[in-house]
Amino acid sequence: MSVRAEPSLPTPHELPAPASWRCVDILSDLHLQAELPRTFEAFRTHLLHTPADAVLILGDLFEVWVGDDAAADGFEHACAEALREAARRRWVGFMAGNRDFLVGPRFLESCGLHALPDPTVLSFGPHRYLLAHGDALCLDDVDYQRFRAQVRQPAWAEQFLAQPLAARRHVAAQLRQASEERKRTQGTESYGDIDPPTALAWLRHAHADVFIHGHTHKPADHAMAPGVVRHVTSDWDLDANDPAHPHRAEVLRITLAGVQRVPPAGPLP
Ligand SMILES: [Mn+2]
Repeated sequence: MSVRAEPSLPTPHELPAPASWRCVDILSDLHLQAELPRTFEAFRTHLLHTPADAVLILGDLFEVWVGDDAAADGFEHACAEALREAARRRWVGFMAGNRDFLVGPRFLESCGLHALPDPTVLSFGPHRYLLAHGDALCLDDVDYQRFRAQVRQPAWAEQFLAQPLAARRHVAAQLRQASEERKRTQGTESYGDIDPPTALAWLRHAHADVFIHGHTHKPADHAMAPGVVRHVTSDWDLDANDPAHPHRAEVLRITLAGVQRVPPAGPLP
């Protein structure tokens, strides 16, 4: 007997690539934060120098997001400036992850970003690419799915965002401290993986043949079924000072020739 509730299949948002698009960049899990300045600089530089017609961000761009009013100054403001500059040059789409699901329409509009619902199907050339952050498919983590169901309710966000900014920053700092404490006592935070049969059901339902997601920090290419593949994006960290976590930053680039993994464009900081 399964104790897991069978989740219903989501109907994806449709994103047909305009005929002018030749190259689409996909990236995720940069976990941007003031403490990782080289990672931010690599992202900013990539946005300025990539040859892509579109950049699609698949969630966890930010380590944490406590509300759009946080972007009035400081690090979040610098991020907004970089995104605004990028959106002046090319189409930039933003999908929320589990860290930055509180990014709101006000921030997206002010930066000229396009909201990408989770999941979205990108039709580009001969393929239909199903794009998702990935956390909704990590079904083994029952505690997380319960937490997700709670915080993704509009009423929860409304209540949280009604608190003063300083109080929200305080909650975020506490959560971060608890997470660091867990890492110290239980070893490196382990990320679960997605549930392959459910992912395949999502793909069939979406009539998609390629699945691209992030969240797990386990960049790899998997065969899911005959003619169906899964590409997992890399997380980014160019500031790590820990041999167990070498520097990494990677973009998944889609052209009419297919999918490839490339380093960020421009000189690395
Ligand atoms: Mn995530």
